[in-house]
Amino acid sequence: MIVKFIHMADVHLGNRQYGSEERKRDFAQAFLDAIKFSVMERVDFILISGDLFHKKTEMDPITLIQARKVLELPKKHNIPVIAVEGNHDSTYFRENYSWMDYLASSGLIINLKPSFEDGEIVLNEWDGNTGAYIEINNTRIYGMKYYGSLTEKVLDEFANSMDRGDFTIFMAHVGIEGYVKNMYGCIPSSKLHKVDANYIALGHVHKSFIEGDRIFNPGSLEVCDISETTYDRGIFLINYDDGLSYRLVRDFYKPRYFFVKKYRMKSQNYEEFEKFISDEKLKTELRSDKINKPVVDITIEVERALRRVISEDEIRKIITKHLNPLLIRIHWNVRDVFKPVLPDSTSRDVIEREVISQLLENYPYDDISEEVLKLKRIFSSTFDLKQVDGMIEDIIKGGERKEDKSIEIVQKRGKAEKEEDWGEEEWDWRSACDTGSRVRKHKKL
Ligand SMILES: [Mn+2]
Repeated sequence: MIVKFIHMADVHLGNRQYGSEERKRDFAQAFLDAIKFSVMERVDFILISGDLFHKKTEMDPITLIQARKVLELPKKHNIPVIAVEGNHDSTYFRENYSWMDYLASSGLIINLKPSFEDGEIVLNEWDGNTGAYIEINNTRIYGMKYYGSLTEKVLDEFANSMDRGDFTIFMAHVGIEGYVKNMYGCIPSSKLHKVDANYIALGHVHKSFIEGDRIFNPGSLEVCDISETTYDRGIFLINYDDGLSYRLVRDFYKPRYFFVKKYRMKSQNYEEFEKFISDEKLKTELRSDKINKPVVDITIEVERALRRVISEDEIRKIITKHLNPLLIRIHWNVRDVFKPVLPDSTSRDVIEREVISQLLENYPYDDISEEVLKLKRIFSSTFDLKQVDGMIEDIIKGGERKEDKSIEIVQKRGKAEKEEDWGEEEWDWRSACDTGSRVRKHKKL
């Protein structure tokens, strides 16, 4: 017997990544291209191992139209599409009617999942609406959706209830530990090696891998997270002719290019940054100018004092000029480096006041070093809250008189309004600090 099929996973249709409509179109284009490739290869069937959709509940009309339009194509060519629900497609504890069920009822996919009767797993044959396996020619395909923390338990029961056909495929949305760091929904590979099937079609881990000679995971079609930009990914084209031969097809679609860099900014020198960007561009595929509109993701490490004078607009202008980006993401990694210049004095008080005053230069509070020292004295001697109350009152009154910025400190910290708005209400500054609210006098009705 000869079987030829495509195995893909993690399509994430409807992923409006970083709020970009164009990124949402990317995910649809990737899916369309994967299906087109499958149809052109005249495969017997197509497997989608979960996460066809990005969001499990909030379906929007555009995403649904994308799914329907693409899936009409294999239907027209009589190529069955067999799928399971991933963690993004279903709520895994409740037996809700999912959008995958909706596609199945429209005859666009076969959505395989086990059912449970009195707590016992039941693997029924697909009846046109529901079922855990289907026979296509001499191939028997089993499907298990995502079960989160119950995965190992359900998998054991599922595997024990399976009957082998001539050629048996087990499809599941589950990861194997060790391929991606700290990923939920992964199990030890030994659990899957116990499953008696010729081909185990996985999804969930967005990176491609093959384990042993039976376990295959193709990875996502597109980049779903910044941590995934360097992953190998594609769709598997599988041929079974008394032996398994496979190819990870990558060139059916070109995922969006991500330009991800880290930069350490040492001074307010935009020319240096510009040189960095143009040098780095030459090291990447972007130099050919054949790649259109990359996602640019830059992490800039900078000291706090310098961050205050750097213009993000200027940074964006430089990136736009050199990279023609689809969108720019800038992450500021601000480091607090404090090196005080010590005064020429041996007095502890003088040194302390000078250091605090320099430290405060990094904050928008003007010089309140005198007040900070006062507070420190109160707390290091008595911890007398009445004294603290008195001091805060002094600051507020002082602020009223001088209209200096110290009143803003209280307002920022406590989210209180200006004093003139308080009227005759009592105000407990401590509770205001805690909750951002103030004590009100109740009006008698
Ligand atoms: Mn996924």
